[in-house]
Amino acid sequence: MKSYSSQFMTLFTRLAAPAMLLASALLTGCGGGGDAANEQLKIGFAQVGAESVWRTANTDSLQNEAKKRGVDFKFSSGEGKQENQIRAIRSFVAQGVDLIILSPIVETGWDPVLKEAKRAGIPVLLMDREIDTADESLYAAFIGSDFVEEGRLAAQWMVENVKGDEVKIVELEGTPGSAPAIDRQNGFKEVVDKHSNFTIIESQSANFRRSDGKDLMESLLKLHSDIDVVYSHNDDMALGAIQAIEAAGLKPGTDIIIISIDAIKEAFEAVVAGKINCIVECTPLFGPLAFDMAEKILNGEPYERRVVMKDGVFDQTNAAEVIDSRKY
Ligand code: GYE
Repeated sequence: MKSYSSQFMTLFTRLAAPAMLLASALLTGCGGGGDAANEQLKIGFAQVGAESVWRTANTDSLQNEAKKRGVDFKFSSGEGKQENQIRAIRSFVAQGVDLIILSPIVETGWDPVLKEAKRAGIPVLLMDREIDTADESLYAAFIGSDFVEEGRLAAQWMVENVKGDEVKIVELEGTPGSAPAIDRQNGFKEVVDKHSNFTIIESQSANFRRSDGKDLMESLLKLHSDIDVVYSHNDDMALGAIQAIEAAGLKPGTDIIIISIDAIKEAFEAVVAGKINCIVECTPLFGPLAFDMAEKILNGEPYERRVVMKDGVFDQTNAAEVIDSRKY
């Protein structure tokens, strides 16, 4: 944090004029969408890609909020490749944005490019996924969920609700090397390891994608005739797996228990229809919070360096009550 304070002083000087303009606009009551002061705020967003419904909802949330606030918003989709995101960050630095929002595809390999941003005095806000670095001064803050806890919640639901002397689980993993794939696996395993009647018999990646989830489940069903549980790191892969299970003549939710993470509307519908048994929530709706944080960081106001969302757990007992309030 220390190393940032001097940087933020420079930033503050650079942004003092627009910030003051904004303050006076608010005081005189002429604030609101698209006011002149906010138009000067330039924010770059290096997004992962468009691999899931969660991701699209996340992109929409940021884009809508940027529009509402009149922010000059530069969006870049990494299309699932770290090198694209690194290129995007470099281009944001070259364009002299005020702040960069990064949702990192994988955990490692960010130090060099984040050092470039730091040298240019541009704070980076990590959103959704964390990075693995020894130098925490390379980013200003993180907002997102606790993925380890999500994995634990999924496993806790399973050990409480699935009975049997020998319960066989297949795990559909997210993108290799990504924080949610690593952490959701670790949290789940931590609980499973304490219950000797539960065994993870397969663990493979389907990249958080629906079509990959379907393909992977198809091949796992050919390999194993005795799968009891599918634990999927996201809903898209679970929904793909459901297609494969039905195509194999089995009943998802009954013949094979399905547990997944994200809680998109389609997954809620599948819970109500009895095809998914449990979903752990992970919100993608970071728009308002991300821009509030960005403004605080840029205005030199105090802010929390790590903001972690609270995730709910839904199953047949409570999904129907909340389904209508789901926006994505
Ligand atoms: O679960 C998945 C998406 O990082 C939490 O990424 C996010 C994950 C989410 O593709 O659907």
